[in-house]
Amino acid sequence: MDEMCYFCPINKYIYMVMTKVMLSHGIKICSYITFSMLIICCGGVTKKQVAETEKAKEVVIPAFNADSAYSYVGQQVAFGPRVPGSEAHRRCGDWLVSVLKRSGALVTEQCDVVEAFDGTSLPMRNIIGAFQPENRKRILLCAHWDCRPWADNDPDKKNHHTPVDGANDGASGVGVLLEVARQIQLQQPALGIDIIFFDVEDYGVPQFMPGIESEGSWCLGSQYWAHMPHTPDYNARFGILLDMVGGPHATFFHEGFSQHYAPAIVDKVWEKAHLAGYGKYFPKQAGGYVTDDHLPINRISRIPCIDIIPMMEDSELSSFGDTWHTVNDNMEHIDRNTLKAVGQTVLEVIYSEK
Ligand code: AHN
Ligand code: ZN
Repeated sequence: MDEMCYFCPINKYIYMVMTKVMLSHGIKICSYITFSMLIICCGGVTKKQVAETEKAKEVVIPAFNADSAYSYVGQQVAFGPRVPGSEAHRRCGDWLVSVLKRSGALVTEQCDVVEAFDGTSLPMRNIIGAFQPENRKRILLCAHWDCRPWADNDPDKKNHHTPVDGANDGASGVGVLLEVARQIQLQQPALGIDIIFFDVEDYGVPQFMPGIESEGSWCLGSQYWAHMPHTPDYNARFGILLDMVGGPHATFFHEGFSQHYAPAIVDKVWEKAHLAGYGKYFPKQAGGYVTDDHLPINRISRIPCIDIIPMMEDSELSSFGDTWHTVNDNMEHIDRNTLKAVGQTVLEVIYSEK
């Protein structure tokens, strides 16, 4: 009986009609023979076939390609430091738009002029790629794409006014998300995904200008977006911010504001990282609080958003790692293994969501 018709309303309907017809013609029927005939006629669905269909519906989580992500990081760095207002910034922005479009995203740009802490007018360009824009269930993924104009944490004072390459601080998060976009094009997850590249994150008050109020000087692009989202009443189930996700041997502790505003998302993401074999990168332990693009998203947009940001215990120059805001934040210090750990974790999270 295992190969017997198990679930087929059409079979049942034809069986009833035929039985009626046959009876009305005075034909004595053998139901088993009729049933068998029907299975052959209309293609009976067996238990085995149903099980196979169910299995096929199970999502296969794509493999994140770290070489592809690494190449996306390198291509940004090759434009030169993407400092707001520079030619490199303009050209890299155009390139980001074209790569997102090529991945099948609906791209929206938010362009405006914002004022830095020192009164400088900066051209701001937030770049947003939406996948399945009609889907009401959404996840927000984000990173900043601008570069810091000053290597003000460099051990050599002579470098403090040199802009950084931003291979890790900027390009790494964007590179991982461009690879996520490429994977989404190959296989859509169940939810719509928004990838936002925030501008003017890193124009915060430099260390060589102490005494100026610093807190509100960072994250100008995400503050702008949170007050004026690209679609009115924008909402997402949760958000994930990637910041400096390409350093060697990075350790991503639970960032304080993420734990405060979005503890369930922290648990979800760290659990996926551990299941995927990247527990070493994602210790399930509390870390410090960081003013970053997830803050306006939590506080103004009221979308629970976490920050995946490194906290290095034995770094000498900065808890974000030894290249942070130095001229050494270049391609020499980008590690494909870290890009893989973060990128694969993001894919595990977004493809598991129903
Ligand atoms: C502060 O240093 C206050 N926030 C760090 C945010 C940041 C800078 N992320 C990357 N660069
Ligand atoms: Zn920075």
